[in-house]
This record gives sequence, C-alpha cells and structure tokens, in this order.
Amino acid sequence: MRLFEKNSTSRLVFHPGPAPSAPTVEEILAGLREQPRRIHPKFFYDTRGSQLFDRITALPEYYPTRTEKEILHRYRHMIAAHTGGARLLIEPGAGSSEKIGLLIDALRPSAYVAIDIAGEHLRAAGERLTQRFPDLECHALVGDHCGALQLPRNLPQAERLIFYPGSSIGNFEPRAAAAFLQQWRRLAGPGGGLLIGVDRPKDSAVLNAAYNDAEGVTAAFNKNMLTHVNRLADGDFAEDAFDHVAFYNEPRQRIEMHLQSRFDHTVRVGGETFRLRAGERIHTENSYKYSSQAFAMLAAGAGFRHRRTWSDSQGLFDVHYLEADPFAPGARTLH
Ligand code: AVJ
Repeated sequence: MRLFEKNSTSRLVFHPGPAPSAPTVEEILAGLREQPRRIHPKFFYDTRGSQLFDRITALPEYYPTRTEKEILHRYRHMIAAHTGGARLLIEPGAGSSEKIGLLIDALRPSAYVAIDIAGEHLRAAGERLTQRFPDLECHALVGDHCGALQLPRNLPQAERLIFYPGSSIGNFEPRAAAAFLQQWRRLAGPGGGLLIGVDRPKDSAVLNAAYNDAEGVTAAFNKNMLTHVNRLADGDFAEDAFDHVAFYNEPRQRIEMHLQSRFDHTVRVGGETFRLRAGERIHTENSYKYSSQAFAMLAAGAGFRHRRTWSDSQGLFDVHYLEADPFAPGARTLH
C-alpha cells in the first residue's frame, strides 16, 4: 500500500488509510445486538452521507454551521493573535474543510493536516483548499479520528493547533469526550492548543427544529446510514421501513436521533438475523450541548487551560481556545 500520493500540480499530499477491516463489521453487529440497539454516528459519513450533511449545514433551521462561521470570520484576527502563527494545524473529522478556509489567511499555518473517514470527500476538499491557498502545505489523511491517530511522518516540527469545529465533540458521551480531549492534549503536545466549536443548550423548539428540518434532509441523512451499513456489513436494511426520530432531551442536554421501525420485520446483517418490532428504535446519535462554563470545566479536567471564548450576538454557539496545560499529568508525551 502506498503511504502517500503527491499531486503533481498542487501541494496536496494524500495519505490513503487502511481498508475497512473486520472490526468495522463486528462493531456494527455489536451495536445492533445491544438493547436498545445502536449504530455509531461515524457511519453516517459515506460519500452520500457527507453530501447530505453539507446540505444540512445550509438549512434555515440548522443554525450551528452559519453561526460558527460568523464567529470564525468576525474574530479570525483575534483568534490568530491568541494562537500565534506558523502552527501545525490538525483538523480531525475535517469533512469539507470549509471552516478552516476562513482562518488560513489569519493563522498562516506551517502546514495543515485534514483527517476524515470519507476518503474521496477528503481528497476533493483538499484539492479545493490547495487551489484556493497555493502556498499551503496540505495533508489529507484518511482515518477514523475516533480511534488512535497516527500522523504522517515528516510534518513541520511546529507547535500544534488542533481545530475541531461544528460541535462534533457533542457526539461523545461526556465521559468519552473528556477522554478524547485528553488524547488531544497529548497530540497537541507542549505549547499546543485546541480551537473547538461547541453548541450551547437552548430552547427545545429551536433545537428540535434544527434536527427535524421541513425539507426532510436530516431524515434522509439519518436513514442513509442504513444503506452505508448494508454496504459495509452485507446488510439488507430498507430505509423506508424506518421513521426518523429526533428530539431534545432537556435533562441530559442532548439531541437524540433514532430510527424507528414502522412494522415488525427482520433484517440480516453480516450473516446475523435481527428481529425488529414495530416502534422499536435504533439509536444513531447523541449531540450534547454545553454551556461555556460546563465546557471549560470538561476541558480543564482533560488538561487544557481555558484561554478565550468567542460567541455570536445571540449566544447560540461558542468557539473556545484552550492551551495544553504543561503541568497536567502526562503532559510531556507527543504522538
Ligand atoms: C456534525 C455531529 C455536529 O450533531 O449537529 C446534524 C451532525 N446530526 N444533524 C450535529 C448532525 C443531525 C452534527 N455534528
């Protein structure tokens, strides 16, 4: 397997990841055997899923993306003043790399590493970015950022800045989110930082609308996961045998997404049979919301020092800048 492909015309270095392995199929089966059944949200993002998510970000009801972009654009110079330039910029779960485009001129990174599970989507995004910023050294690394991250060798030895926008941290259970932030503090290393987007708790009506858009794009995004799973694990799920269910669980401060079976039926996945009753739900995503204080505390517990928060005028969304705390336990390791 070639470790990387260098595009002759652009400064994009593409690092193809390992082929989906048996653990992926086993992971899907393990989730489906659970009660309630569940499928990990990372399986939303095949090429069609990534395209549907791009459509979600443009929906009138789905405020997080445009609100975060507004914050990044409005405060880009202040953000750069806090982070300092010439950093090695690392973006796990980069998707279409649209948001980083708002910051490149201000941050002037030594290089940019985009990591995503959807290889073709990642390569296309990398091509677009290097066309827009011809001097940018851009690495596209295919990989699952929920797992252990192995960065390519021969990257610039600069202080690191991890960029994690979109409130994707909300997909993790709070305890797992803390463990994830710890892993990133190690990845950031001494003098490293984290620039992270976090959606705040708010009125249920606003949140429920954001995950139940009138056009039905979120429903299509949710159901497309079944078609992706069929391809990955030799399944025979039928999308129209399910209804999209999404609601704000206020006490847990999270959006929950499920796929609800319309009638009793059986599905076969990876050689196993699953009996689904009418009304039975498969859990597909949690999206936790954090107040500014709650997130600063979570990050502090993971060894980050809170430096600064930028928010929009309506207080819907936060962009936090945190620095790796050199005195935090285990701070010295670098990956
Ligand atoms: C990409 C995980 C941040 O939870 O808001 C959008 C995914 N799910 N609509 C979110 C999503 C339904 C999104 N994140």
